[in-house]
Amino acid sequence: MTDETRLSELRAKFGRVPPAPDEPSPKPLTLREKQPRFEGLVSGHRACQGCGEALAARLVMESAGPDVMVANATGCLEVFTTPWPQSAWHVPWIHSLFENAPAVASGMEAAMKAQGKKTKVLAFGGDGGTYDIGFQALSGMLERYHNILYVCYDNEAYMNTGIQRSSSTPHAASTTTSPAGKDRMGKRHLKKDLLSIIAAHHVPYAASASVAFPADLQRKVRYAMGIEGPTFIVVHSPCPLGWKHASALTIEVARRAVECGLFPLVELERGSLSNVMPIRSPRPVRDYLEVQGRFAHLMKDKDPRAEKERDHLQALADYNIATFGLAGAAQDANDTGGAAAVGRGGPLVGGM
Ligand SMILES: Cc1ncc(C[n+]2csc(CCOP(=O)(O)OP(=O)(O)O)c2C)c(N)n1
Ligand code: SF4
Ligand SMILES: [Mg+2]
Repeated sequence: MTDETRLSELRAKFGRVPPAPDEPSPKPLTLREKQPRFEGLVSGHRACQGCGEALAARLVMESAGPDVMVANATGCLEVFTTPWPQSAWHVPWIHSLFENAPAVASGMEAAMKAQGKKTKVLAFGGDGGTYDIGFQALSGMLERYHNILYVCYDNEAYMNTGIQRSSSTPHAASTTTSPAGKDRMGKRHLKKDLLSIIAAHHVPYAASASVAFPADLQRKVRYAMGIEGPTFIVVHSPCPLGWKHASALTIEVARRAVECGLFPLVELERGSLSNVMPIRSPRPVRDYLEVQGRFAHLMKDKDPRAEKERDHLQALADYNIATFGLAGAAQDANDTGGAAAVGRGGPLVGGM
């Protein structure tokens, strides 16, 4: 057998068949491939399926990066992104204590300033680390006017250690330390209004955002990144494990929280309300509660305590709608599509 024959045989058996001339190829690029974004937090980390916090952090990093460094308080975000010796972060990142991320970030910012560098410092914490345990350090960071964007990933409980209630846990939610049962209907106290407390520091910018509205969240991050001074964003980030909803429902649950008025999306500048995302037709709070196991005890229609607590939560949502003037015909919470297509990878000129 000649070499030529042998090669033809091999080509016939193993060779690649060229595509037929009318075969559609190559595959058209997806929108994401056409618009490469900065990825500061990449896949491969250990978050639960459907984790709202993982999605929120990825969106924040897309809009804030690449010239940033992060101080991250203890909590799920820190734990699931950095199992030794691996890390899912593509920026300089440090794990601080639970209670001192804002203090560590303050030192990082002072060091950048001393070196004449423009790298923006971000500080990240969960609600436990922000509303409760790191609050003193956060207040100091805001008061000393550090040029830092602090992002609180609010999943409304201490999730990393087993779903303990925090001061951000909503009234009547069942957690392992505020269990619903015959003695009580979940958490007795109200969710702390942290945003108003932050705004009372007269910081340039404080806002609430939600993973259900990524364009709005990313616009807020870009705006905060353009400000020289302390800024704060709290992102409502459902936790399928702690809220006890299907992991595929994360976005739907977050959307309902906004649409019923329980988690208003607002912006405050120098202590005054500057913008809200109006809700054209508020949904009943029940729509939000019924998809989460942490409120299952409120769905027992024969229990008069359940009805009372549902009314209580509805009153809190109505209070938010009235106080922030959320019921309006202007732009709706659902009208934010498309805005994320601009300005990825850093602040826009003019902030917005
Ligand atoms: C001073 C201190 N107290 C308690 C802990 C234990 N701890 C580690 S993570 C965590 C829960 C974090 O909750 P949160 O800040 O809401 O973040 P999440 O895990 O919910 O994202 C706790 C209590 C700790 N590391 N340090
Ligand atoms: S427990 Fe909740 S916050 Fe933590 S990784 Fe899982 S889904 Fe995310
Ligand atoms: Mg939490």
